Amino acid sequence: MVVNTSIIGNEIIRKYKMSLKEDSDLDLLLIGKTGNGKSSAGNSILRRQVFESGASMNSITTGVNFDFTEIDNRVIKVVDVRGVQETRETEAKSIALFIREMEHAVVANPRGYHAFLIVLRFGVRFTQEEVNTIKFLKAVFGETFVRDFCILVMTFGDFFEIECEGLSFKEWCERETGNFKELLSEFNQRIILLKNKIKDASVKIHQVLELLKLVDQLNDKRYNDENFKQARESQIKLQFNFELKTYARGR
Ligand SMILES: Nc1nc2c(ncn2[C@@H]2O[C@H](COP(=O)(O)OP(=O)(O)O)[C@@H](O)[C@H]2O)c(=O)[nH]1
Ligand SMILES: [Mg+2]
Repeated sequence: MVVNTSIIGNEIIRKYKMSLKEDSDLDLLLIGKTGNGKSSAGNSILRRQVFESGASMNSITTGVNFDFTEIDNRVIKVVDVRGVQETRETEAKSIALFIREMEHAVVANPRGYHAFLIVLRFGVRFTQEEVNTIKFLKAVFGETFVRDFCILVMTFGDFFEIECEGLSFKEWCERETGNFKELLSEFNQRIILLKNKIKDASVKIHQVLELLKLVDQLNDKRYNDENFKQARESQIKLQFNFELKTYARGR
């Protein structure tokens, strides 16, 4: 196989140059269950196919992957965690794995993240489980994490258009009741619908600008390693409580 080293070299130099621009940086991290469309959402923001998604999922090993884009003179860094993400309390092992993956993602970006994009998929029914996800995220990252740093990103916007013809996404959100309504209020109504499969460049840029508007609604703080360490006690409690529950069930 012939590898064009100059292209790879240029790519590394481009990433390096962009990472040196400090002031206008916006750092975003994608979180969500595998298959919800995290990597695709990352590619939508970057407007390039950088992260592997879908069919090639099996070949993906764990690790933190990132790239930059520039929009309105702002350098935006998007970080995708390539492991299996179960953002729910399912089993002790997956809780420990999730915490470890998030720790890597936080350490890999020492200046911290402005926003965490919690990726959900349109068309999946919202159950108590999704509400529990929020409790879980708070236990891993800290009590004010969702309120201060999170944005809901709903993928499969193309499916929404087909299913909810004539209804705007905002109207749809307002009509929702129960679990989803509760979820939205935790996020202070910060939600965006993404069409990751769309080819139209103007729609692509428009949806990223809408997302950036939501990011700008957050206070300009960054969530960093220090914040993550402060939540350590609650992370340990989370794992411990789950192990106790599992033990009590006799498993
Ligand atoms: N139709 C449609 N498919 C999508 C959309 N977003 C993601 N997908 C598909 O959903 C699957 C999972 O996406 P992926 O980005 O790999 O999810 P991840 O595991 O969370 O990183 C892939 O087959 C994607 O092509 C979307 O907005 N519309
Ligand atoms: Mg992925």
